[in-house]
Amino acid sequence: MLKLYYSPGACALASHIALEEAHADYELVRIDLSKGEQKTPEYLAVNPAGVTPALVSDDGVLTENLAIMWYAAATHPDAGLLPPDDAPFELARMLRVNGFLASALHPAIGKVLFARPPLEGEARAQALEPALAKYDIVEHHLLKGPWVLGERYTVADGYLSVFSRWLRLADLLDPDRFPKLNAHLTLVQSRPCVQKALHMEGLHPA
Ligand SMILES: N[C@@H](CCC(=O)N[C@@H](CS)C(=O)NCC(=O)O)C(=O)O
Repeated sequence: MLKLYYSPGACALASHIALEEAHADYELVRIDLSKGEQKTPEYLAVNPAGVTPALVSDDGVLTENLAIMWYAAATHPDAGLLPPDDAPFELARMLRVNGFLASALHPAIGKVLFARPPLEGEARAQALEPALAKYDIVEHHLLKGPWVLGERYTVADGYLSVFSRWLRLADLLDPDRFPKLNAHLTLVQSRPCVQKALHMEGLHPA
C-alpha cells in the first residue's frame, strides 16, 4: 500500500488530493513541521531533503509534489486526472502550470507566510508584492477556467488550490484582484475528494 508523509495544510495536501482523486489505496503518516519531525533521522532516511511530502510505494520512494501527483494519476488512469495521451500539448500546458507553481509561486509565498523567523514590517511587504505578482500570472495567464486547463479537472487544480487556500486563509486572496482564483478555489473545494482529504488532515474548506 502507498504511504504518504504529509503535514496538515502544507503543500503535501496537493499529493494527498491527487491520491484521493485517483481513488488510490494509501495511508497517511503525519509529520509535525512545528516540532521539527521533518528533520529526524527516521524521516531523513525517507526524504533526505527534510520536507514533506514523501510517498513510499512498492516501486520505491518518491518526493516532490510534481512527481507524486503525476505517479498517482498515471497509475490510476481510470480517474482521468491527466490530459489524454493523444493531447501532448494539453499535458505540456499542465506541466507548465505545475512547474510555475513549484518553482516560482510556492517559494515566493512560502517566504511571506512561513519564514522562520517570521518576516515582519517592511521585509514582509517587500516579499509580499512579488509573491502576489506570481498569483497575478496565474490569474491572467495560466488559469483558463473553470479548471486550470479549461473543461477538464487535472492534478494541477488540486495543486493550485493549496496555494490559493493559503492566500485566502491569510486574507490576501482579494476577490477584486483575483476573481478567477477565488472562483477556482471554491470550485475545487466543492469536490467530495478534496473535502475528504481536508477532513482527513483535520482541516475545513477555506
Ligand atoms: N518542492 C517541494 C517543496 C516541499 C516543501 O517545501 N515542503 C514544506 C511544506 S509546504 C516543508 O516540508 N517544509 C519544512 C521545512 O522546510 O523544514 C515539493 O513540492 O514537494
